[in-house]
Parts: sequence; C-alpha cells; structure tokens
Amino acid sequence: MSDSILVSIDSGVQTITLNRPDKLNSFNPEMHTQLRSALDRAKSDDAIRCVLLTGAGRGFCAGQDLSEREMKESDTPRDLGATIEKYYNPLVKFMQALPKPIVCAVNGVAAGAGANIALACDTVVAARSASFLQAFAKIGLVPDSGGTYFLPRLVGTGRAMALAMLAEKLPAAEAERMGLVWKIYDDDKLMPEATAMCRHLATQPTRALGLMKQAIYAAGGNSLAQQLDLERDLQRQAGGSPDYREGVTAFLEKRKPVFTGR
Ligand code: T3D
Repeated sequence: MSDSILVSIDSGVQTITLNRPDKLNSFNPEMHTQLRSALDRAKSDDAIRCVLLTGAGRGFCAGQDLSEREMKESDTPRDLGATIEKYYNPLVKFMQALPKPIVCAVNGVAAGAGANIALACDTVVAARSASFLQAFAKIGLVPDSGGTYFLPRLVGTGRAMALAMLAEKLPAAEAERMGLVWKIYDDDKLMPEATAMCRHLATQPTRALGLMKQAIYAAGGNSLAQQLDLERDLQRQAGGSPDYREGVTAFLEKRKPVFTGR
C-alpha cells in the first residue's frame, strides 16, 4: 500500500497530510481508508489531543479522484450515492463527533469534497494563495460532504447558493472575510502558525473542548430551550472533570493550569 496520507505525532498533535500531490490529493478508496484509520487512532489515543489536517504539494484536496470516474456512453451510471454512503458521509460524521479539536490548514486549492471536508473541521486556517471551489456544478453534481449544510450556516443562503451554482474559485482572503476561514497566513507561515495553534490546543482541557464541539454543532438543530438544557448537561460533565478542578485551583493559586485532557 502506498502512503496516501502521512501521519506524525508530536507534542499532543497528530498531523495528517493528504499525500497524493500529483492528483491534488484527490480521494481514492485507499486515501479514504488510511485517513479513517488515522482518525480512529486520534480518537482512541489519549496522547493525541488535537488533529491538524493539511495537504502535500500545491493543493489541499481536489475532492473525488475523477480519473476513477471515467465512463463510456454505453456504461450503466455508477451509483455515486454508494460512495457517499461508504466514505464521505461517515468521514464527515466522524470528524464532527471526534471529541478533540481538528484544525484544517488549507495549503492550496480545496475543491469539491475537499472544500467541504475542510469546512467540516472545527477551525480552518489557510495560506494566502489557497482557494475554495464548490466544483460540483462544473461536472453536473451537487455539493456533498456536508457542503449544503455548512455553507448556508457559515455564509448565509444567498452566498451558499452562488458559491454552489456558479462554482467560482473563492480566494482565501475572501473566504476569511465571509467567515469560512478563521485566519489566513502568508504561505510560508501557514504550517508554523497552524502547528503552534494545535500545540496550544493540545495543552488545553481536551474534554471540555470536545463538549464544546458537541454543543456548538447541536445548536443549528436545537431550540434555545433545548440548547440551554444541553449546556446544563455538558457543564455537569465538564464540572466533574479533573481539568476543571485544576483550572480553578490554578486560578486561585495564581499559576498557569496544567491540563491533562481528562
Ligand atoms: O464520485 C463520487 O464518488 C461522488 C463524490 C464526489 C465528491 C467530489 O469531490 S466531486 C468533485 C470532484 N472534483 C472536482 O471536480 C475538481 C476537479 N479539479 C479541478 O477542477 C482543478 O484541478 C482544480 C480547480 C482543483 C485545480 O486546477 P489547477 O489548474 O490548479 O490544476 P489542474 O492542472 O487542473 O490539476 C493538476 C493535476 O491534478 C492534473 O493532473 P495532470 O494533468 O498534471 O496529470 C489534474 O488532472 C489532477 N487533478 C486535479 N483534480 C483532480 C485531479 N485528478 C483526479 N481527480 C481530481 N479531482
């Protein structure tokens, strides 16, 4: 098996690099399988307290590998719903449910499912030269991997519709202005800055950060009353954690807290 992704773990940060640069890191089954197995490790390994996702070469990810989708006039259409069901949907659901922060460092073009997998990460930072492209309309498809969910929530219905239907490349600076991206950095600063952010997150109260994900992602589907109830329940869990005890003790002792993630 080739290395469709590269994985390293340092200072509590698991860095996952999509690694099919000749195809702008587009997804084939092997890359899906390897990415999922790295994320499974992120979930089960207590030493990993933050995930950093990025791409090798000049692109972040160009979505589905279209060289695997070549077809003749006479071919029976492939069931694309099956690939979505098998790979993309479980990936996005797993990322959102992972009780640890995932930061995406978009190093270049993020297109098709690649753009939406970036948006499925908890925080997105990007290189100044990066761009986002809802490429689906160009090939007669519909945004997937959560694009029709994330885009209207992040930028509003009108902009989401235009991004999907016009399929124009959105430069990183514009994506930052619209709220798709937290911060942009000069290209040579992207990985040092993203790594520093992840190392910081890896020292934070991981359990509380996981509960924050749960609350913030639930908010879109909840009424205020439901959300307040959820906050109460999650605060009950956070309040029982060793990191809460450490946070309060450190505050009262006027020192920096040392969180263990528990
Ligand atoms: O199928 C299913 O299972 C359903 C799921 C669908 C999910 C999806 O993601 S559908 C959307 C698929 N993605 C796209 O439609 C994007 C296709 N790529 C592009 O439009 C352009 O490549 C980019 C705008 C992303 C970048 O353009 P540019 O000019 O910077 O680069 P390029 O020259 O087009 O690409 C560089 C190489 O990467 C090139 O190979 P070559 O000619 O140097 O050998 C190109 O063919 C290859 N490449 C780029 N994207 C893909 C790809 N190869 C395979 N699949 C790709 N998606």
